[in-house]
Amino acid sequence: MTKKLLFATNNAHKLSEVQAVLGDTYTLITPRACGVTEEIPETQPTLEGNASQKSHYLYTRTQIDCFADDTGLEVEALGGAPGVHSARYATNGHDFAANNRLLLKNLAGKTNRRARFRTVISLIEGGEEHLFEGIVEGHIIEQEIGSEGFGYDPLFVPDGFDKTFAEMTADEKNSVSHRGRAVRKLVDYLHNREK
Ligand code: ITT
Repeated sequence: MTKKLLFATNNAHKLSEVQAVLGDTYTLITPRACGVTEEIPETQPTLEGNASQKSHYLYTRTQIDCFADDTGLEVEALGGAPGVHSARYATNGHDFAANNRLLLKNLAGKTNRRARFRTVISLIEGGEEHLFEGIVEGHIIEQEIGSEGFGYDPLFVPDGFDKTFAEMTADEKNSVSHRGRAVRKLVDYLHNREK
């Protein structure tokens, strides 16, 4: 039987990526479906802090067990930027094209293009918090390639591949991605706990 899991996100791309990893064991439900229509705050200085803030906020609003993820792109030559500021790197909104342009501008002339995506998931279950992390290492290319995925995907080539995340199917991206890895740890935890 499919179990329901509340996921604290407003990002439809994330929702479908995470649902694909969960398969049909769990069905994700959105904050909106639980009557939470306002933007969930994420004002902390770290990915861990933001993931935790989002899940606690939603739990306080709904009293339903839930999880949130926060993700950042950490670029070596930029001292780990944009990191926790990945969504609002170039503008105050989630402008993926502007973020990508700024990233390329800030990396212009730099030979070190190493970068990684890092996802932190915070699960609130029975009032207790559990954190799960997923990381994928790779590099930033010189211009956008591909139209799948979202965010910085057209600029990121994971190690071991010669194509960007935006050239991959959702399954292929999930098999190596930061979020795929973190969600599989979450699923392992949920399965083991049910044994
Ligand atoms: P929610 O907080 O509503 O879940 P969000 O888009 O704000 O959605 P994050 O704060 O976790 O999500 O992510 C910050 C930014 O990092 C996001 O806006 C994208 O630009 C980028 N990002 C996150 N995951 C990504 C991925 O898998 N591929 C490419 N870029 C990603």
